[in-house]
Amino acid sequence: WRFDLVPGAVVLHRFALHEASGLLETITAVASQATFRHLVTPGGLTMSVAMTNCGQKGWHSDAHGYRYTTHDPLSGKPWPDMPANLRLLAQRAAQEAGYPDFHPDACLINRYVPGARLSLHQDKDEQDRAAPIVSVSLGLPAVFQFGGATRQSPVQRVLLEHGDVVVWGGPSRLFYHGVQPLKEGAHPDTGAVRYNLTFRKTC
Ligand code: MD3
Ligand code: FE
Repeated sequence: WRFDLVPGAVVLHRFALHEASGLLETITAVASQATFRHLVTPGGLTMSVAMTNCGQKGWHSDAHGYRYTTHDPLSGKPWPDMPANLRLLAQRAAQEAGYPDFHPDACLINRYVPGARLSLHQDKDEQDRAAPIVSVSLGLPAVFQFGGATRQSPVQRVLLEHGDVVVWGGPSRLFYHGVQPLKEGAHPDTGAVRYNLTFRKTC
């Protein structure tokens, strides 16, 4: 089933379920080339979520700020290519939500262990604001929170589960959002871990 969370944000419940094991294998392959790391924010805080990327661009944060890079600053190598199964899934989901021409150049991969969280933020490092962001959740469930156009907007909560895909476009593209601390648990396919893939068009 599917539903509109807020105008422009479409939840495709379990859209990626049947291909989840292939996606997890792909994440392992990407992480063997560009390892998961805990980035530091410009404010000097180390993020509890571990991240890596694939695609022509990858998101990076350090004392100097947030930005997309062509190379992994940790290894000096280009980010690993975006595997076709990932790109095709993102394009099918975008099409389903009304974006037939989605061409992501970055896939940010987040890894959560129990206690890890992502505080309320906006994704505004991408220049192309007309393109949606497609997010895929795998492994342990997480409580996702989303507000509105300002930090003061009231927040709603939704559980994102293994295989769920959300397409964020239109008015919701710049909405504040975050992830509550992951609860302890064991998922048959990932153990005590949640992964989230976000596909973006950065320029
Ligand atoms: C709403 N990731 O990587 S995915 C992120 O579950 C991020 O790891 C979360 O927020 C995660 O930046 C949430 C859902 C999501 C992603 C991007 C959005 C929601 C969004 C961009 C705009 C509005
Ligand atoms: Fe985000």
